[in-house]
Amino acid sequence: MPANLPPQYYEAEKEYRRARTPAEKIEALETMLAIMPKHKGTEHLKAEIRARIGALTQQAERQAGGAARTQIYTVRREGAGQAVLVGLPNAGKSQLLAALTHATPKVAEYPFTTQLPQPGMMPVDNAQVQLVDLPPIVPGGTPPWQRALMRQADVLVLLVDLGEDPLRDWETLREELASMHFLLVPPGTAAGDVEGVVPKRTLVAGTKHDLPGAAENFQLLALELDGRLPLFAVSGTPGTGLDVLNRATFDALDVIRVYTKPPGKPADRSKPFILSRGSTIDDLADHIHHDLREKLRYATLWGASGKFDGQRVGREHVLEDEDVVELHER
Ligand SMILES: Nc1nc2c(ncn2[C@@H]2O[C@H](COP(=O)(O)OP(=O)(O)OP(=O)(O)O)[C@@H](O)[C@H]2O)c(=O)[nH]1
Ligand SMILES: [Mg+2]
Repeated sequence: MPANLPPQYYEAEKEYRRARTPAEKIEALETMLAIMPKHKGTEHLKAEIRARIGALTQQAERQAGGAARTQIYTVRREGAGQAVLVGLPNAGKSQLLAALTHATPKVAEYPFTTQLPQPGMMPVDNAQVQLVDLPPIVPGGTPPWQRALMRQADVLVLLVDLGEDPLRDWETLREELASMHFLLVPPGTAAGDVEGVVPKRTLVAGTKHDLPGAAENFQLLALELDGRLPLFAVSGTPGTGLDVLNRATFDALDVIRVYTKPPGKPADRSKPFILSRGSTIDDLADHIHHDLREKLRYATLWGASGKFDGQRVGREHVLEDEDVVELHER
């Protein structure tokens, strides 16, 4: 089966051949992987590229003096999902992380304050979303590890400073993300099958809404975006608009919270299982424990997706947010 690769793939391949350092090579290979069409014809090529990335990563780690050094550039995923904060220098990314989580990043009036990724957990009802503060986007100069974090994230939160020139900054940011092959998609819509791009669910936050002139700038930005991406007005100090952004970030993950309960007892709602939307009883069992899927006989259901409380449902039943499930084993 022919691979039918898009032109962007060949561009990335050229970059790969031009690359000098292992990091540059990894970056180019990851771009190739990300924009490769998903079908049988590309599987072999994909495996080959992954193997090359593996070998280069080891080489990079040896050169950098061990895995410990590269670990500071990665963030272990936690909670219901991961959203990264992306914006130009001084946009207010770190201040927003501080306002939404218990993390204590450095916030300063000079640009390029943040040098490394910093995660924080943001509570949304009974779930936690991982927010990751990143160094600023520098046109043409965003390092490979930062691009990799953005590619791995579930959601991009793009920050635009409402105290500056939001249209200029938005244009800079948009162009830079396009040059990294990101396709910005509003949450809740299907990305479609566009070749050569990395679709990412995206929210836009106009920051520093407390500053004079910010309200007018917000309107300008809203006109420019014209509903193509959801836009929020926030202020990290004093915290305004945060609840709405917080909720929208969780919703953008497109996950559901499901609770299990033992027969005759209430569910523990403080510890939801997080599943992607469209998951079934089978997926829930598998998520809890691999063996449970095998052992599962049937399930009873209380909640939105059932017809009545205590309804008996089969493995293929599709769950909804806040369903409560009793799993019966053989
Ligand atoms: N008035 C106002 N100032 C803010 C707000 N958020 C951040 N700032 C100020 O803007 C400056 C930059 O804030 P940071 O949060 O450090 O910005 P950043 O995007 O993390 O900056 P880099 O890490 O350098 O990319 C600081 O002086 C903050 O005090 C806000 O909501 N309102
Ligand atoms: Mg910062």
